[in-house]
This record gives sequence, structure tokens and C-alpha cells, in this order.
Amino acid sequence: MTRHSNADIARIMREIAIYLDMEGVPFKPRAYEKAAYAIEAVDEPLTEVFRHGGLKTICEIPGIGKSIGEKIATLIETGALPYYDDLRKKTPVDLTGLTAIEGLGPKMIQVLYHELGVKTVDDLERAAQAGKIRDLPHFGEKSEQKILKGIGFVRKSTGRFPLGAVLPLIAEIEARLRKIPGVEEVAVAGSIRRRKETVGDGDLLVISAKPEAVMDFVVGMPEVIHVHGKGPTKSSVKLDTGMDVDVRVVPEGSFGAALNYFTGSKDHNVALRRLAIEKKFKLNEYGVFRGDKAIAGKTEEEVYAALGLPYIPPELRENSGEIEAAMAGKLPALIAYGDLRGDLQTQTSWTDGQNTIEEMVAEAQRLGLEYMAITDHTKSLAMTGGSDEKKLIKQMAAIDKLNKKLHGITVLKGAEVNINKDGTLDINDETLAKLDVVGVAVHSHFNLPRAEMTRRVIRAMENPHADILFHPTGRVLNKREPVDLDIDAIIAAAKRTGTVLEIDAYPDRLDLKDEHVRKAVDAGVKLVIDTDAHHINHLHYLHFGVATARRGWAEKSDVINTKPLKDFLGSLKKS
Ligand code: DGT
Ligand code: CA
Ligand code: CA
Ligand code: ZN
Repeated sequence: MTRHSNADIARIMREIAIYLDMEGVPFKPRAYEKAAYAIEAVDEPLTEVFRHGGLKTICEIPGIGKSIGEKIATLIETGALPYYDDLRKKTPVDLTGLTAIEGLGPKMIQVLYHELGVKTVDDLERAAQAGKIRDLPHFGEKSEQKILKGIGFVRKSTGRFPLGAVLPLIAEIEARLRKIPGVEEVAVAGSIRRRKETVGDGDLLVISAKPEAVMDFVVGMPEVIHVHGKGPTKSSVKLDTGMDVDVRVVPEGSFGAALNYFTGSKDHNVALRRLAIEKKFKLNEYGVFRGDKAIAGKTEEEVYAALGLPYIPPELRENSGEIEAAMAGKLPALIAYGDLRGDLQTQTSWTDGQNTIEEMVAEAQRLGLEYMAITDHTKSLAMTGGSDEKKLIKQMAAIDKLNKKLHGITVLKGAEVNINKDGTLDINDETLAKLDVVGVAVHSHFNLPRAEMTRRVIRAMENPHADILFHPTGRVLNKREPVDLDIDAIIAAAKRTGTVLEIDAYPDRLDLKDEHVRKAVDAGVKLVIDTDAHHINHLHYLHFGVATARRGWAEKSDVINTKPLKDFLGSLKKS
């Protein structure tokens, strides 16, 4: 038996899906993708599941059928999977690296390998720069330029890690640290605690009577690939994801001051220290001092109080007005992590989602939601099997039927309607009028100049049925630049037309982003926070959106899916 982690097995299933797509095999790739998602959702290592229950329990995991289950078993038992190895031999390329380049699909990767021998992102860059790609069938000069742009973007964005990828791992490390004998308290600090959208490195603080045991544990964690330094109270390591983590053991009496210092941001700290000096105090990571006497340090609340301030939530600590607001007693009453009652953007197996409506609704209900909209893609997004008017009508009937059986949750009839190049929508008004919630979104012609793009989106917002502008700027972290939009004009149009702006909580998107949320809030524009779930496992992502809302100073009343269903519906356009 081998020690393949679940992440490893899931990656192999995803790669098989990509290889099968290359071969043009129908249906099967989606089954492997679905299995990958399913594997990631299992808490226990699959190797353990297999050891205890064999092939049978593997196949009992929802989303894993017999044939894929057998392949997983082979992989666990023998350490290898001939089926995968054969596929790999045909196209032995860095699939993870190449598929990270925006716009590069499985078929294109296959052609690039067979025609030009492209195996890695470096090979790809050389081929593009030499002008070799434009002559390949189906490519052309435009796609060559696009590939170079995509490579540049991926290169530029390495170094920082999306919060969505970091948070689960840090939470796991935090939980492990808590179990070490002698450890009394553990806290995540730094940009992760401030819920910044990307993270440079992880910062953890620990109170422990036995710091050596904590340090020994940290450098010995299975994910550690390099130890930058190990001291009596501080260690710094690199994890196999490429991210560094600093762990510090701090004295109990200074825990609040240390937490405040290492949460940052640096600019917030500098401004706080200046305020302390004005009051004839000294502030550092050990406490607030009057002369040599510590007057605060055990808790953060105590530190802020000593400086004459109310507690400032970590998401606000960017020195962007929060200290002044705190001094004036004007801090916002931020939306809380449990305030949302509904989710207004979800996709199902009617288009490119992985789960049925029923499965999505059951999971949403389990998570405590009171309503959710099903917003499958529409027809011009053909690769997703987007709905036309007829299919939407059919889906509406299915939802009506389902609602009769449900208790405690209401399913709303919706769609994620494509905005055409000219700002019209790809579903007719008569059908839109029948939906409860209409989201509109840009999914094509991403490269229009700013003025044209802004006009296009505003025209869509002017449609009396367009309730919500989904993921307004279209960016994908570390993958796709936002479209060129005049965000102030969009916010003004939202206000004028009563269109709600979305905070897409999917951790690769976080769109609107924090700064834009703050502008929208200042303008009195209403917001919703949605997951954009394509799988039941995505439905818990709402908290990433709440974090973004909080970083944008949003209060509960700014976000309409904090309202009960009736009030929520009453906050949409009246048509
Ligand atoms: P990151 O890791 O780039 O996403 O951002 P942070 O904010 O986590 O920064 P990091 O890890 O360099 O340091 C953690 C915190 O420690 C930072 O937010 C504030 C504090 N800190 C670090 N260096 C300095 C400094 O030179 N002066 C002050 N006042 N605080 C610092
Ligand atoms: Ca950090
Ligand atoms: Ca750090
Ligand atoms: Zn989709």
C-alpha cells in the first residue's frame, strides 16, 4: 500500500479527465472530474478508507463509480495506475502548468506537443516567441498573442497564494498545533487573519509552556520541504505548496499585543504606534507601556482600549481610515459571518454544474440557508450546454414541482444570462419576466476597450429584468485579468437602475473585490454575496464573500441576501 494523499489521487483523476478530453472521449472526462471533486470532499485519507473497507467502501463514496473506484484501488494497492501511465506516455507534458494558462484547452495542448514538442510552460513561451504557434491548425496569430499574455500573467502572479487555497491548510496546521502537549492557545495572524484575497506567507502565534516541543513539531510536519530557520521560540518553514509559514511562541501576558502586531497590516501598526507616542505611551509586540510599566498586552481589546480605541476588526486593518473612524466612534457595524440567508448564484447538472438541483438544495439546507437561486448558464455559453428559452421554461416547471416537496428552504428560478457583445441579453424578455432572479454576466468578448465594455455592461443593467450583475469584472485570481471597466460608472448605473452588484465568493474570483465593495457601499448600492457553486462542495464558500464584504466596510443592511426571502425579493427590480 502506498501513501498517496487525497489531493494526489484527485489530481491524477483530473489529469485523466484532461487526457480523455484530448482523445475526444465523450462523457467519461466528466465522470473523472466528478470523482476528483468527490475525493477532495472526503475527510479521511482514501488509503485508510481502502485499508478498512476495501474497494466496496471506495465505491460507496457518492460520485465514484465502480470503474473509477477500481482504478483508485489499483493506485493505492500498487502505487501505480497503468491506465493513467499509458495516457501520460502518449502526451507526457506538464498538464498542471499548461492548463493554468488561460485559454489553453486539452486539444490545444495535444496539438502543441505533437507538432512542436511543447512539454512545459517554458517550451510554450519559446514556441510562441519564435512565432511557431500561429501556423498550427486552429491557432493563428491572435491565439499566439493570447498565450504569451497568459504566460506573463501566470508568471507575474506567482509568489502570492489565493486565500482560498491557504485557509484550509492553515486551519489544519492550527488544529494540529492545538493538540501538542503544553499548548494553551493558537492564533492565525498576518494577512490570513485580515482575510486579504492573496497571502504572501502564513503567520501563526502559540502560547505554550514548552516552546521546544512546538518548534520540533513545526519543522517535522509532513508538508515541510525546507526549514529556513529554527530557534527556541520562532521557526520558519517552506511547505510543499511553496508557501512559507512563520510560527512564534509568545508569552501569555503579551499574547494580545503580539497578535495585534503580527496581524498587521504594517501600515495599521505604524499608525497605531504613532497614536501611542502621541499619548506618551510605547507600543510594541510585547504590550502598551507607560515608561517601563506594561499597561496592556494580554488581549487585543485591552491594547486598543489603552489607546482609547474600540476593537477594530482585522479585516479593516489596512490604515485606510479605520483608526480615524474608531477615534470618532464611527466604525461600521460590519456584516457578520452568519448573516446570510440565501445564495443567488448556483449552477447545476442542467449545464456545467456537477450536481443535480436536488443535491444542491439539500446541501444548501444543511448549511442553514433559507433560499437559493438556480442560475444555470444560458445558450450562448454553448460549451456549458447553456439553456435556451425552452430549456429554462422546463427547468422552471421542475423547480415549481420541487418546491412543493420542500420544507424550510425555497428554490428560486433564475439564470446566469450572458451579456451579448452589444449589451443585449441572450434570453428574451418574455422568458426573463418569468424568472424570480435574473443574473447577468460577461462571458465573452473580454477584451473590449474600456468605454465600449462599460457601455455594454450598463446597457445590460438597464434591462428592467436584470436584477444582479454577476462577478462584475470577470477576473480570475492568478489566471485572468479583470475586464476593462469604469467601475465608478458601473456603480453609478447600479444606483440609477436599481441593479444589485454581486460579490462572487468563489475564492478564485472574489469579484467585486474589497476596494470596489467599499465604493459601492459609499454610493449606497445594494450588494449580494453568492458562491457561484458548480458543486455541493462550493456552497460553503459564502464566508469568503462575507470576508470581502467586511474588507469593503459593508454592513448587514448593504447586503440584501441577509434579508428574509420576502424582503429579499422586494429589494429586486419590480418586474
Ligand atoms: P503577506 O504575508 O505579504 O500576505 O502580508 P502580512 O501582512 O502577513 O505580512 P508579513 O507576513 O510580512 O508580516 C506579518 C505582520 O507582521 C504584518 O502584517 C505586520 C507585522 N510586521 C512585519 N514587518 C513589520 C515591520 O517592519 N513593521 C511593523 N510595524 N510591522 C511589521
Ligand atoms: Ca504573512
Ligand atoms: Ca510572515
Ligand atoms: Zn458555470
